Amino acid sequence: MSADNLIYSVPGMTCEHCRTAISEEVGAVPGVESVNVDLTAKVVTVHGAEIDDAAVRRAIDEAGYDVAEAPA
Ligand SMILES: [Cu+2]
Repeated sequence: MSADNLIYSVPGMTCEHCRTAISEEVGAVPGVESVNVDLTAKVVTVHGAEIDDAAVRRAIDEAGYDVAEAPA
């Protein structure tokens, strides 16, 4: 069973509030061990095992943000 690193481009993130909202929602997804939010690059990196990509996308959506289709 390998560890996953999933990367999402989320252009709408601007501040610490965004970081907190995304970290809490995505951190609640099963299998997620850590969430890194890079506000400069507008990138969310999710680390863990057996993570459901669709569940992470839903969590980001529920936090109130859109995932860009192709990472920059
Ligand atoms: Cu913000």
